[in-house]
Amino acid sequence: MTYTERKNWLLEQHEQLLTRPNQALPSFNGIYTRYANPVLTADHAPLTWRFDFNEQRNPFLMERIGVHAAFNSGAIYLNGKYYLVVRVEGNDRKSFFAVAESDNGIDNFRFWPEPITMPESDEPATNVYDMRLTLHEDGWIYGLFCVERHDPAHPEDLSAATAACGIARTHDLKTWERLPDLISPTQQRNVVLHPEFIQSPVASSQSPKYALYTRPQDGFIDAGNGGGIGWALIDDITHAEVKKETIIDARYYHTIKEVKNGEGPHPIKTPQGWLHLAHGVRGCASGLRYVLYMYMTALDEPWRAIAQPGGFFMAPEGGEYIGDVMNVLFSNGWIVNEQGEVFIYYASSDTRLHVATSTVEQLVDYCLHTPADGLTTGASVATIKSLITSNL
Ligand code: BGC
Ligand code: BMA
Repeated sequence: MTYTERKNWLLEQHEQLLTRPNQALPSFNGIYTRYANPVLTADHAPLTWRFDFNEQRNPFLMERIGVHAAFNSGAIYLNGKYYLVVRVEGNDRKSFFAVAESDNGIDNFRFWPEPITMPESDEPATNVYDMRLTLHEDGWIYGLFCVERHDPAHPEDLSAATAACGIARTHDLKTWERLPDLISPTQQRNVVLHPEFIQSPVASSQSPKYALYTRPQDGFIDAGNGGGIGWALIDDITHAEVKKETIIDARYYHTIKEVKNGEGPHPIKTPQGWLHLAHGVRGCASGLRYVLYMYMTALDEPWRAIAQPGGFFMAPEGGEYIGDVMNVLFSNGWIVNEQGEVFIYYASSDTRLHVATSTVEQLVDYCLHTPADGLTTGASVATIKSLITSNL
């Protein structure tokens, strides 16, 4: 192949991938629909990020910069379009954010020409990932994400790291204003901004507060005594500090969230309450297993659980099991459109991004009518038996 032949071949292959239509798969559980193809993969990254298209400098037209994964994405619906702020990871293990957009939310996602240049806070980050997008009542679009740095307390241990919550805001997903990282007594990896102001119950004369879903953790990997998903009120988002954290969704022994859990995207407001998507983690012989689960909280008290369907909502299937970090489903983005259709953007095994679709009505029904986890085998059998009896 000549240089030009190879260039045309690359462009053609890439365009074919980007314009590939997606097909809904039959749904046995009837709760959501999976699709045949991932919506984004590393191969979707623009070729100009990867190849030097100058024949003198690159006579073999070889890839110069490898992109290895496109996964955990924040999501937002603006002016009838579906936007993702994707965690893109290079062969060098650094992840960064890049916007991809589509007209229908299920295929033809295309990256914008350049990744986001995220301004640094005081201390430069070694890595950033897992952005949660919130269009807040205050008019800004916020992006909260994990900022990872080497732990200065352990210079001898090259794996010792710290996780903090980075905060940035924008109106157009292009230009980002970086605010100081969240000040928190513990490390934080999964922090999500609630879309509405909360009136402080203590003194209604006080100005309304921002609210965060948090996930206090003892160490970089260990959630330790950090009991689950927390809730914290913030006085000033431009100097955000967690002063008091209440656990609103706890972890339990021998459940899908025994080891850790974390809020996914911000909850969806429905007439019956706030609909939450989260991830739960348990340990097993093959490492950590990440699955997705749901819960609901009260409309007027988003910190009070009103439904906790037992078990996982989605777990890896087929090819989803395989990737850079096996046995992982993770979601930090979903979109509701005007028709009440829900687009759940979930990544498999830290490698690629998929979509599953459902509706607000179905997800509320799922939460309100899936039995809770009774926490023992005896309780599980009793729950199945009562369904059998009601079917007689
Ligand atoms: C990885 C994350 C992971 C975290 C904890 C980080 O270095 O980039 O994907 O969640 O470690 O294992
Ligand atoms: C985490 C997350 C994700 C990742 C998962 C599995 O703790 O924050 O970035 O998908 O681990 O590696």
